[in-house]
Amino acid sequence: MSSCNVSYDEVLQSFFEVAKRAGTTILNATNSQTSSSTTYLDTKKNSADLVTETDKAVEKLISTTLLSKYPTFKFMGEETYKPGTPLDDSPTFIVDPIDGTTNFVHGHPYVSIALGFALEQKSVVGLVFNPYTGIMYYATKGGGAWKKVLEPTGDGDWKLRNERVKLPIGEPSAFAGLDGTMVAVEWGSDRSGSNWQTKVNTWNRLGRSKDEGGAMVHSARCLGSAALNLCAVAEGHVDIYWEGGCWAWDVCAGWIILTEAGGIMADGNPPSDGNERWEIPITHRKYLAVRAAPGGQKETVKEFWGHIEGWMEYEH
Ligand code: LIP
Repeated sequence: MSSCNVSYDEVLQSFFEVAKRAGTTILNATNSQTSSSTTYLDTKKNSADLVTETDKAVEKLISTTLLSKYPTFKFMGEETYKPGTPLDDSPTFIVDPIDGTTNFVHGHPYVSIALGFALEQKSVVGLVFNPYTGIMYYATKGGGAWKKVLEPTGDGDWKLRNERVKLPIGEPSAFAGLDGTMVAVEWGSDRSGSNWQTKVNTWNRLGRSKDEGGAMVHSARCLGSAALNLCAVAEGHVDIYWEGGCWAWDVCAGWIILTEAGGIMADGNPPSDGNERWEIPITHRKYLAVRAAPGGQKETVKEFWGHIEGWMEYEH
């Protein structure tokens, strides 16, 4: 039970219900699409920043459902967000109806519904559901992080296929340096200026051989959904996720899943004037997530910071 008398489990139950309905809506939209009939309502800031009518319909479904149950709570959603709207300490739903819209438009099944709940600007309940795989990740503060698998029943509902398992999966190993890691990165839709250059230079450093000053990581993955990337790090099959430019709704749900699974979230920018930022706000827009490990988590973050070439700046 939280400081403002909200039961995290009760919020989670509401998330289970609305995630299934949202999942059905996305599958129905997919099934009614043919490759040529994918219409997206608009592009937002540029041609790589897409939105579809399904994004808007699913957000409406989620906001009306949750706010009818919790009328005094606030709602921050990708498709209705007004730039500059501050996140305050009030109970707030932070939601991305379709995280991975570009994947959705292209029919690539790495898509999720990301339902987050924040109190005092901290993520305390999170659920991430990929309707194509049926995989659902969820967590409540102090309640641990879990994964279960559902399957559609064909009449708009879902049934359990695999029982829940606790995250991380298996015994996490200690970190022994960046050169043994797999890193998730994203292009995002900001493709010019110093933010883009910082990303490109840093990817180069991460991949480059050590004798040329690189980190020689095992490999990088660019999967297209911040929320699913955070869940992959929570599960432990991806070691690190680094991105600048995504938003509070892309990371809120996955954040509590990551930390309840023993992972940490640090600044996506390197320390300035020696000031290491281990605590960052949900609205920071520069994120570095590292999986659970019996040793070497903070050393890995510091080594990673050492390979970031440049500095990223984004307004929320
Ligand atoms: C996406 C994020 C991804 C980022 C994309 C976009 P969307 O969210 O999940 O990490 O690289 O630019 O922000 O727009 O698909 O909900």
